[in-house]
Amino acid sequence: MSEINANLFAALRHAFPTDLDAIAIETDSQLNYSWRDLERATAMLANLLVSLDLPAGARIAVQVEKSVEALMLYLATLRAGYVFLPLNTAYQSAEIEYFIDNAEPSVVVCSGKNFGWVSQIAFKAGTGHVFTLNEDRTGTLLQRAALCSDKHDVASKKADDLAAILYTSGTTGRSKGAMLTHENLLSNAQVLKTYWGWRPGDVLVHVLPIFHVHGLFVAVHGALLNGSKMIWMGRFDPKKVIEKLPQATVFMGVPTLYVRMLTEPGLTREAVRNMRLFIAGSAPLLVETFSAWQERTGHTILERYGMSETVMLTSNPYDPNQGERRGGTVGFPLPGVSLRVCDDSGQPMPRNEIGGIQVKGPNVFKGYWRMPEKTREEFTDDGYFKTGDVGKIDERGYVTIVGRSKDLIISGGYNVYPAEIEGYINELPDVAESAVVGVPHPDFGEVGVAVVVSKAGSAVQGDQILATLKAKLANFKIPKKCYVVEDLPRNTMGKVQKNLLRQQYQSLFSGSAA
Ligand code: MCA
Ligand code: AMP
Repeated sequence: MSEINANLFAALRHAFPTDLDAIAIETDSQLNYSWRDLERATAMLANLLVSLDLPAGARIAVQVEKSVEALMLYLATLRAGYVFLPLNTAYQSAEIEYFIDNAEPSVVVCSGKNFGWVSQIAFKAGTGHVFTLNEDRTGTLLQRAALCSDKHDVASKKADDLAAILYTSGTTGRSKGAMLTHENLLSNAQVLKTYWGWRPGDVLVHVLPIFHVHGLFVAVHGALLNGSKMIWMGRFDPKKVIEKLPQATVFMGVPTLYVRMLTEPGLTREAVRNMRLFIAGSAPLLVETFSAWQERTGHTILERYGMSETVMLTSNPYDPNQGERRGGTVGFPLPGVSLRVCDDSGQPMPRNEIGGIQVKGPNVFKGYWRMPEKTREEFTDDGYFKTGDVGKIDERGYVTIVGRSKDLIISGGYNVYPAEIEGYINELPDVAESAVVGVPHPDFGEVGVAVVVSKAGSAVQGDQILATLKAKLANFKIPKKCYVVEDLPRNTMGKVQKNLLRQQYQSLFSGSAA
């Protein structure tokens, strides 16, 4: 008996509607892509990858602006059976160098404007092929793919084969590649299809970047597995989204997007009349945003919780028979996900008590790329993954996240690791030491503030430090303020007391002085 092909692309393609000439993706630059276009273009790109004679499990690293062609490249990578490695477009050379050295991709695809420095890094690291792909459908990748056949047999994959590697950091600040398999991604997408009630006729407004779990997996797989059309926007513009909502039924966003849409007078009950579901995640949604949205639109945002290592873990219910959507909670563990809250010794905690969140399920990743030690540390003996999030489960089963044991700032849905930023600041010649902490921010939810002690005799200013950082790091990682101080507060063990700094700068962006 022949084995079923577990390739995620095979399942997504199977869900294409029978009418392949129907519109699959409509873009904000008035381009329409049919399902047939998706089928043909992914075949051509897959054939291009196959023609390169790459080793099994080859990584295809991609740092390009959002476009439908970039999405096709992701799908083609799955289709050809290789491993997709998406990279945030904000990353600069030192960041890209680390990822490329660590992942050793066989192929790198970058924007034409970055070809000079990206190709230099890639070729030095032994990458065999560097292509360009631009937002306007130009670049060497498409030129080469245009010469390839538009027929391609989907590569045969086992459930446990790698589909993607997503880099994510930990307490050390050095990024680790989370290895996600075809089964991790497909099982999660199938669960969400049912749990969120995807139905015929659904249309998704897609506004998120496609280099993270939220935009690339949750949103894209949701729509494709339902054969649903996507209204595709290169970047988030609240006015444009609101204009499109009457033609849509599903929207997904990080909390900042909801905060920004609420500032638009055009967000009315009339504008959302055809909408079925608004989903939020990637960062805590403030109860005040949840309530303001409900009041303005009549819709109750469904908040869910996930991670790069696990895809989606919990969700507030879609079906009212399963319970109401409760603001401030992330809902119930998804079907198939086991979630428990444990104390420091690993003992499960009673209901309503706070502890570390641990999870298990078919969605949980295979481990960190080439870091077996780190992988072992993050799993318990009985196979639960330690999320680093701190929370509780109430008597009705709703999970609430109350904090994080990992030193992490989530800013506008992007993760910023203080240890990484401190590392860069401490390398500056004028700096003795530094601490970066997250403080509340009305737009981004949370942002970083740097507190720096300068070397004796130095007159360095906070703004100078930030300007230097800007030249080295992705822009969203730059602390929004930098203070030069005499000393950092320390406890008797000599450890910097970040909680005191957080308290001190708590109100920096909320009006009242720190
Ligand atoms: C932009 N800036 C930011 C951020 N974004 N600063 C802090 N945090 C941010 N998130 C800064 C830029 O550095 C720039 O500063 C200034 O704001 C304006 O930049 P611009 O590019 O115009 O900003 P924007 O286009 O308005 O972007 C804001 C955004 C974007 C739309 C909220 O950050 C975004 O798309 N966030 C979504 C991220 C996401 O998809 N996360 C999902 C991860 P300057 O002018 O000084 O240079 S997946 C995940 O977390 C898990 C698995 C899950 O559960 O989903
Ligand atoms: P990432 O490493 O980018 O995958 O980010 C995952 C982290 O985002 C999780 O460990 C949580 O700390 C956070 N996160 C995701 N969704 C939510 C949510 N709905 N509420 C609070 N935190 C969230």
